[in-house]
This record gives sequence, structure tokens and C-alpha cells, in this order.
Amino acid sequence: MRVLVYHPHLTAEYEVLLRGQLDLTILPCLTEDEVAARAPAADVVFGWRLPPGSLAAARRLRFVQLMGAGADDLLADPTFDPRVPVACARGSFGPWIAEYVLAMLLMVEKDIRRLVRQQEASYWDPYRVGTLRGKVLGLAGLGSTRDLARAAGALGMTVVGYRRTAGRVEGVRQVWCGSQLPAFLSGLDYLVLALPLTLQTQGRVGMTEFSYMKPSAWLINIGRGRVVREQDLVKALRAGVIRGAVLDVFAEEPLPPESPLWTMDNVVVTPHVAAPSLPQEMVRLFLGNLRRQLAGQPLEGLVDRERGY
Ligand code: OXD
Repeated sequence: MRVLVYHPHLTAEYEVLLRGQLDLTILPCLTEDEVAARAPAADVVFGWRLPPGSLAAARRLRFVQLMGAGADDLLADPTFDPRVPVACARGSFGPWIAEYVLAMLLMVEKDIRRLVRQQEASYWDPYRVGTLRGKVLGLAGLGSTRDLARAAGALGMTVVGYRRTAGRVEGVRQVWCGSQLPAFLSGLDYLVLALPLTLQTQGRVGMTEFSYMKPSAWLINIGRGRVVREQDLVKALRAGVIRGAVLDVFAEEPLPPESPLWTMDNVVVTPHVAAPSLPQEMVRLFLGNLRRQLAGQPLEGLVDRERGY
């Protein structure tokens, strides 16, 4: 079985972890051109953000295993054979998401950036710090946020959620759906976007949605940048429509140096680090899926092409 492995920086590490496993022949690729050249020989692709067009000549693929949560880039590639099953790593990130969001919530409530600035200036100025207790956390995207819901609940937050269809979710006090978006947004202190990028979610959050929120509310985006209309976000933050934003994902990554988001004092920019793909975890997932594929069983994290995630 020939496995094409592609990661812009970590191909060598993946190759070492895969060596000797299941009799695989590894086709390591470091560049877009190498992926395109080796794709025709590959039975399986194991990759991170596969360059558009690079799998156009792959004709023997049994499946593609992505090292990340999102499949939007690959599904949007018109040269990629739509019959090839795609699996993503969406099940691996719950604990990471919980840690990242809690860190950011506490940073905001305690104003940790101010504490750091004060210490840097040897300046003693006690101020009243906030608390998460009693605050309302809204989760848009409930697939990978259960650990977060549990942890936030344990710290005394009220956790509510929004998704396409109604139903109960463990740790979430109330799940809003469909046309209830304004009601969902209006009650929140923090809105966490953990949504995939699909035709339905692209540009879904803009000025109209911000205007439903409280002026004291914060947005935290850990899903995909293009779910939010970035220009509307900048306007909303400047005009005080919402209080602030913590952004780990952007319409364009790396965030361009000229983006106003870099320098706004009510914005925290992090470089897509909320939920990292650790090579060991990704290899475990990949080998599990390879065994499933060989045994004719359904893949874990199989992407539903109709839904786009
Ligand atoms: C991604 C990820 O798919 O961070 O971008 O997992």
C-alpha cells in the first residue's frame, strides 16, 4: 500500500512515525510539485491542507486522511475526484479547544494583558478583576465543544448552544436552532464560533448578527475565518457594537500585516494555534482508519460531502 504523506514542515516526522507500520510504502512530499508528481502512484493520501490541483492525477485513491479538522480546501478543489472518501481529524480536538477557550475567557475576565503591562512597567495598580461565574457562554458548533461545555459549566458559566437542528446536548443548558439565532445571540456574554466553512456558514456572521449581541459581549472564533465578515467585525469592534474579539482564524492566513485587527486594543490575535494536530495523534487516527478501510468498515471522521464537513 503506497501512502503519500504531505505536510509543509513535518513530513519527515510523519515518515519516521509511519516507518515499519502495516507494510506501508511511504511517498514523502514536501512541496506542491512533489504531491502532484507522486499522486498518480498513491493508494492513500495522508496530508495537511493539500495544495489545490495537486491530486488531479490521483486515480487509485482509496481515501484521503486529513491531518486537520477542516476539509473545506479539498472539497472546494474542482480537480479532486468527488468519489474519493475523505476523513478528517475533527474528533481529536475537543480537549485542546476547551483549554484554549478557557485560557482566553480568563484572559479577558482577569485582564491578564493589563497585568503583564503593569508588571513590565513596575507599576502597582490593583483593579477589580472579572469572573466567569454567572456568565453565559454560547457555542455555535456543538461537534467539538463538549469538553469546553463541561469545563465552563464546572466554573459556573451557563452554557447554551446553537445548531441547525433542535435536540439536547450534554452540558448545554439550552440548544437554540434555525430562526432562533437572534434570541440565542442576545443572551450571550461570549460567543464561540466553532463552525466548519461550508456554503451555509461562509459569511454567516456579520453586522446583523453582531447587532443582536450585547455591547459587552466578546466573540471567540476558532473555526474558520471566512465564517465571519471581517470588515463588519472591524466596524462592529470600532463602533462598540460588541466589546471585543479573540481570533485564532482569519479570512486570509497568515493575517496580512496591514490588517487593522493586529493593532486594535479590543482584539486578541492568535496564529491558528487553538487546536494543534500532533503527529503522534494524527498517525494513530490514520492507522486506525487504514485498518478500517482494509476491513471494509466506515472511516472515523468521514466527511459528508453534501454537508461539507
Ligand atoms: C484545520 C485545523 O483544519 O486547524 O485548520 O485543524
